[in-house]
Amino acid sequence: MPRLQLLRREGWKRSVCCYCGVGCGVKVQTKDGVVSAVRGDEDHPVNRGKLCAKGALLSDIFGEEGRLLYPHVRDEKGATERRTSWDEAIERASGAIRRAVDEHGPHSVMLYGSGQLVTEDYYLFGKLAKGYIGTNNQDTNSRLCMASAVTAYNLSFGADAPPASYSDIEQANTFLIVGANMEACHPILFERIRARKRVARDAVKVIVVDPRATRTTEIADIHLALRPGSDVALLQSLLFEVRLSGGIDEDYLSNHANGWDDVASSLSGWSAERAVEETGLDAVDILEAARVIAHNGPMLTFWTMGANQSTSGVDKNFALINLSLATGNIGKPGAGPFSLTGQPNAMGGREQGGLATTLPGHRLVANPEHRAEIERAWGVEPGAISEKPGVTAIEMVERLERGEIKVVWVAATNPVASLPNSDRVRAAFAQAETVIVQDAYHPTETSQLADILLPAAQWSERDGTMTNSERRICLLEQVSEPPGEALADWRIIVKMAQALGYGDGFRYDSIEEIFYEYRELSRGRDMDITGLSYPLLAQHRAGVQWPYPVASRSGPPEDNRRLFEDGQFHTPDGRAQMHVPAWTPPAESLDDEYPLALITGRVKDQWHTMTRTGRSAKLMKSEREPFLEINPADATGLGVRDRQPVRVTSRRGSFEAPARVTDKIRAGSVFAPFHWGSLWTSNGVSNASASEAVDPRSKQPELKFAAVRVEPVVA
Ligand SMILES: Nc1nc2c(c(=O)[nH]1)N[C@H]1C(S)=C(S)[C@@H](COP(=O)(O)OP(=O)(O)OC[C@H]3O[C@@H](n4cnc5c(=O)[nH]c(N)nc54)[C@H](O)[C@@H]3O)O[C@H]1N2
Ligand SMILES: Nc1nc2c(c(=O)[nH]1)N[C@H]1C(S)=C(S)[C@@H](COP(=O)(O)OP(=O)(O)OC[C@H]3O[C@@H](n4cnc5c(=O)[nH]c(N)nc54)[C@H](O)[C@@H]3O)O[C@H]1N2
Ligand code: SF4
Ligand SMILES: [Mo]
Repeated sequence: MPRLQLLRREGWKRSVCCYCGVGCGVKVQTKDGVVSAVRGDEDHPVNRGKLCAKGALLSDIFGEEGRLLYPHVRDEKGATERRTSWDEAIERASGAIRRAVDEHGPHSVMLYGSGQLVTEDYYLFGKLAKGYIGTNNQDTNSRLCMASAVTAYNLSFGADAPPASYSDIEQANTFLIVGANMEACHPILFERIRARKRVARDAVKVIVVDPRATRTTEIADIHLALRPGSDVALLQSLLFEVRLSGGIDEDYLSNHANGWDDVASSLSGWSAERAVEETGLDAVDILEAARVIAHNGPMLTFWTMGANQSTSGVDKNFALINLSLATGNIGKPGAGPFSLTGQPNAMGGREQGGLATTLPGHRLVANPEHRAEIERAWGVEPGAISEKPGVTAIEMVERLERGEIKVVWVAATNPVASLPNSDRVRAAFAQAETVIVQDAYHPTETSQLADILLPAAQWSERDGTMTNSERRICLLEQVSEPPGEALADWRIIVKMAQALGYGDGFRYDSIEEIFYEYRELSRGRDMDITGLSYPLLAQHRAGVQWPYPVASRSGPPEDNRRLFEDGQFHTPDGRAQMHVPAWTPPAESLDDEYPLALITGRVKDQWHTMTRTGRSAKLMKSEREPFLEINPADATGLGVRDRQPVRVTSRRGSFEAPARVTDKIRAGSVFAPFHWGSLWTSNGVSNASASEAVDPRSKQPELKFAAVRVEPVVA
């Protein structure tokens, strides 16, 4: 029997994993309307049937346990929540928004969303906030995640357009992996790199830049364990040495890029020996890495949070993009500067204006023509979209403190656990006039502070589209029933819009209609998807990469496409724009009181604030509790033994965790996962210590560097 027929007979339906931005295809089986089994989809080009444990154990988390099943309200701050009807919850929420707008203006309202919404939800949130309420205060957790990459891609390529495809992995000879623990965080892509290395053996070289040794660095030919935050120094030095060893593609630069002269002059003095001072690396290792980059092309560069979550995040991105442009590693097989997305649909949000600075179709709030185009499309008055830049995630906390934001509406993110300096965040949310939380689970650290709780359907319980890291748009159809009275996010947004009196702009009978509305806004843009439709996506379960204009419709979707193959960029003159990256150390300095650099990040089997993965006993097995990685050299000086509890204190707050004494982390730095929020540990959370210093251009916080001291906890 053909596979598809067999699949149907056994009751399997196809979807995409709801965790990371890799976007693996899954097959889902349901029993009594609930997900009962999940397997990898052998026909999906991303993962060919493979899944990591998080995806494979998806069916573990689909009980009603921990779910927010009904709307609830709190009659006063701190009171126990009481179950209510959708009508009352929406009336209260919309009433609070209406009052705030009438009394304090539209900028007293903030919508804070997530890369875990489907693109249709994102778009509606933006339409409501930016087009109707009249404020650009719509930001998402992508601010903590991708904002530095978005800024740098826009400034370098004229569009937020990651050029490569996953299939370039099988054609690359050099992998430069910067600030990314791919084995844990993009496991299936990591498997593909490992497989490539196995097949091509000596031809393939892997360079990993990370202050820690991880499973990712196990496949590294060169591991550059630099001092945290010093990437710009390293990357400038690499480019300096690449140039010395003749690795510059002068033809490419003269035909397709502006700004090389300035970048080349900025390299002066950045010899490997000089970079040793800033990075703490050995000059031989830098020289060896430069030699590989110069002569072992094509090179594919992957980066994530070690680059983006930094006060020099945009500069790190510039330096990474420069390295690709200068060596001609872009727009050709096996090459490209590839910033991976973290969340399953961070990319979709980027496309449809999910950030306080963006509008649908890769448009920018700051651009008056873009605002006018969107106003016309939405049928709102000219000037309805404010020219005032919107409040970003970290700024939201300050505005709440100052009482400037009265109402905050949070959907599909858990900021009280995931924003840095969490005690301050909690206090800021507690003092808001009204907190509306739209989540699938309760309690979360944020829903504990909600005045109004709106139960959302989650993955598998609703339709929608998502875009993975390689610009692949997939349709995720509803395969199971939402529990209790939970509703798809878009339906909640429509209810709110209607209650606010904006019903005319939000008449949708199905989510598909929302898709067709924003699809039109992509016409003629770099990410044109006018050729796509729900039926086409239903037919091509493996997804379709953008751009996909109407003209593409003549044949079957062409897969594994790469951008900029013709060397034409989306800038006014069609040339890539190189920018000189400034070298600045992290915002906080180390001193006698706070001598160590705290890095925060992830473990393989947990997802963020654990609302879902924390419910799988199997996933909990691999890491049962938070920990602090510390180098033996530091531990000995502090009298800290392996597994002994330690207290970590920054200028903001502190937490306790058992020490893991290991030379996997460089001396002078310590590492803690950020997953365990206050609902999962009683010993304080690592985000109490993390820093809220932001990159001046991207407003992304420096979650990878906080000055701390570590002390043994005496029993
Ligand atoms: N298992 C799992 N997978 C996930 C997630 C999850 O929660 N769990 N979340 C998803 C999301 S949203 C994201 S954004 C991605 C994040 O994916 P990653 O960015 O790979 O994950 P992190 O652990 O945050 O950080 C990666 C590495 O950056 C290193 N690093 C710290 N400081 C520096 C520095 O200054 N320079 C360099 N070069 N490296 C540095 C850290 O040591 C760490 O190993 O993962 C996605 N995938
Ligand atoms: N210290 C430190 N902090 C960090 C980071 C770090 O590296 N270090 N990384 C940052 C990064 S990159 C990211 S992306 C953020 C992630 O931080 P968050 O977004 O706060 O983390 P999640 O736990 O993924 O939160 C998602 C929420 O959405 C809910 N949810 C799931 N599905 C749905 C749905 O379909 N609809 C609705 N309405 N709700 C749903 C979940 O129950 C959960 O409460 O954390 C950031 N914080
Ligand atoms: S690699 Fe990412 S998308 Fe694939 S199964 Fe694992 S968590 Fe899901
Ligand atoms: Mo992220």
